[in-house]
Amino acid sequence: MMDADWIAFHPSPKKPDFILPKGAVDAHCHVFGPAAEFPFAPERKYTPCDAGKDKLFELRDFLGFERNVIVQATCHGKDNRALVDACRAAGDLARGIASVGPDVTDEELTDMHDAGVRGVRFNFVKRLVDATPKEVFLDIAERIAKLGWHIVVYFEAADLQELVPFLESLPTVIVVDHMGRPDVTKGVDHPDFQRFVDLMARNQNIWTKVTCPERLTVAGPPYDDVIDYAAYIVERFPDRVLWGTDWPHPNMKSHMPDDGALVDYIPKIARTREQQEKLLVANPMRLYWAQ
Ligand code: 0GY
Repeated sequence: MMDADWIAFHPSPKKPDFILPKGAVDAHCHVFGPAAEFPFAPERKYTPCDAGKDKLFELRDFLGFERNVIVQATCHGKDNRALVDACRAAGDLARGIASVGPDVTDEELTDMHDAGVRGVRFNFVKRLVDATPKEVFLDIAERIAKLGWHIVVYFEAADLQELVPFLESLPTVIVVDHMGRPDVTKGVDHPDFQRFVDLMARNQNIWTKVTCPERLTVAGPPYDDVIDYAAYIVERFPDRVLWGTDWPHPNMKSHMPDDGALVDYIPKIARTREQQEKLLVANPMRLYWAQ
């Protein structure tokens, strides 16, 4: 049974007014179960509704995306079967980001690579996972680097300062989820957001997803209070940004976004056709489909 306060994904999103460029990639989305086939992990912090691959692919086609990057959701722990199944079912149209522990075997990594997995996610968000020691993450990083994979990191803005030395020690490309979750009441010029900007400026291997206005907003839809932050990052680092829907939107408590309206937000943060092409096509293709 899903959590009593769980909000399910939007049943009938609008058709976006913004026409996505050909070959656009939804570079941040998840699958949940279905639980009858792919049970949720015992150590999970939430129990969601089912949101399987068929629904994801339907949404991809409806919104006008061509490809997905599916990120292992914490409700599945380190059991990547639902993710791998979705990647295999999509053929070349999906890539995956897995979650693995130190005991993962080389054979398991190779199998996942074969299915389309190209990275692992290190999660520091305390409400989602129990803490993993940094040495464990570093060991995993060394191993997956050999496969040409990269690392997606998810943390709260308050934890960035402490994480900087660790992030700067990682050997691969790093993709930071949701711009490091800035507090959008503080302003783009606030030292907290500028600390994140400086991190990207110093490290050419650090990318970010300019995603999740629906999580970062205080004002609510249409998320105008988040635009300046994302537009700033897209303008400054056009070759190191990714975008995704975050469907099926785990742990949204205030409201459930309309995925079509989220697509209509893209031209507000990537204002030129060139920026849109990079954000939606060239960047994700370079990172996920080059090998
Ligand atoms: C996101 C954000 C969240 C959840 C997860 O894997 C997850 O459970 O990523 C969140 O609750 O903020 O990126 O989907």
